[in-house]
Amino acid sequence: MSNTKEQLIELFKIRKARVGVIGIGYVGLPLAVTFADAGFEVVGVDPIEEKVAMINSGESYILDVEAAHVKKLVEAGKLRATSDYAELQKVDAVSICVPTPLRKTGDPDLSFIMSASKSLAPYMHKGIIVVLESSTYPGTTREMVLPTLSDASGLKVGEDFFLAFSPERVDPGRKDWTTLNTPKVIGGLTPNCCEVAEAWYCQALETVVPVSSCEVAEMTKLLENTFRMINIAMVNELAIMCDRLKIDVWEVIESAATKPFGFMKFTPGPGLGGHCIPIDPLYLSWKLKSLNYTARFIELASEINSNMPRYTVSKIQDALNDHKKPLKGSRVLVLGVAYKPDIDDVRESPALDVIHLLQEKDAKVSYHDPFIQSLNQESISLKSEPDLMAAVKAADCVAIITNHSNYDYAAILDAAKLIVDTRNALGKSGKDHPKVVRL
Ligand code: SAJ
Repeated sequence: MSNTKEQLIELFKIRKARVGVIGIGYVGLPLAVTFADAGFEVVGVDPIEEKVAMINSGESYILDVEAAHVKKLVEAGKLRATSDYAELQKVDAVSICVPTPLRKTGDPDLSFIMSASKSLAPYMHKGIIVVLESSTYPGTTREMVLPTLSDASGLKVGEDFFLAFSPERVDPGRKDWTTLNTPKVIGGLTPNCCEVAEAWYCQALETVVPVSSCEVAEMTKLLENTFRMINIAMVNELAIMCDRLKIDVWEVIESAATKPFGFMKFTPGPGLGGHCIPIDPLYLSWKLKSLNYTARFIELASEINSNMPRYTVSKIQDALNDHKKPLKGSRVLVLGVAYKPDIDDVRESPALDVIHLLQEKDAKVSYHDPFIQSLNQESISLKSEPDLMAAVKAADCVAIITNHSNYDYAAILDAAKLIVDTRNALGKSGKDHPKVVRL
């Protein structure tokens, strides 16, 4: 099969192009479903057999994708999954949505991108388009993905095949902005690449934003997430400064947020979690280091955010001290361990650091999280407390680390002996309350 650019664009317009999505996780599955909803026949490729089996049996493992939706698409023959990359030899378009974590050394880990590209390379053919969605440093698509795809196939990018970058903008748990309606930036290796990528994505997504190169698209994503990371670090440091000044940082932020222009509200917390915000900016600072430039804002923000779990444990220790209890031997209940409210993801969650530090100081640590039944990572092996209120009553200190919205905070305030509220989850009822210490 070998489509020309015009033939490929036509296939997109009549929704006859066959689509592949490599990596059917929190980005890839919503994307696959959105392409299938638009009428494309989609095959999801993932090495994890249980994910493949669940999709093919009409189930979903992603909170944002309803199982019934998957089932309907699978039964209509619009969506299926496989772990066999050879299935990609029949597709006209492939999105790569694989993780881009950090190595233990703090350097970018491109192994998933390279593995996906190398697995796809044997099935490259004339007239296919490949779009990388994984957040990464500027230059990755051109320097790493392009040679992997073109060297093996001998195909020429922009003529024989097309290659672009389009940053994912999935916000797990969000209902108002979805894959369908969130504007999608796309940058091609060549103008032809961008034209083809735009022709594809605009069939399924409401707004496509073409930019002049894949580097601009890669950098766009890093600006978005670096902006968040630095502003979160700024309010985290504000919390520390307000603590020294004996000023209520939450009241300061609320009053600043009344400014209708020129201000954007961020709130302090026990640290920075997730697989995007703490990580993407470090891809950028790493790349700049290779160009002998130090991205000082990113490095300082990362240092401040990384210190917040330790600062949180010091607040817990001081609060217990004020109640004549040493941290050592005290029962501390951590409330909420997901990296942000109302999701079931603990990746990079500051709760893990807080628990680890508490255990290091010989506190008796337990946790409760309605979304996370057990924690088995790093040196932590705990199960969520089965009876929340009994656990609250038994604790010497309850530390609200992730403010899930389905907690009955009034009941928790009533039952607890002492609360360290790192998220202002108690709101005004926690302000100046004898049992409550706020960040
Ligand atoms: N956090 C704070 N204070 C804040 C905001 C967040 O401490 O004011 C913490 C959260 O508790 C969490 C971490 O930062 O631990 C990240 O929170 P997040 O709201 O940024 O959530 P993410 O990581 O799911 O970010 C996603 C990102 N989406 C993509 O990367 C595609 C991000 O770009 C979005 O802006 C963000 O969702 C969003 O807007 O909610």
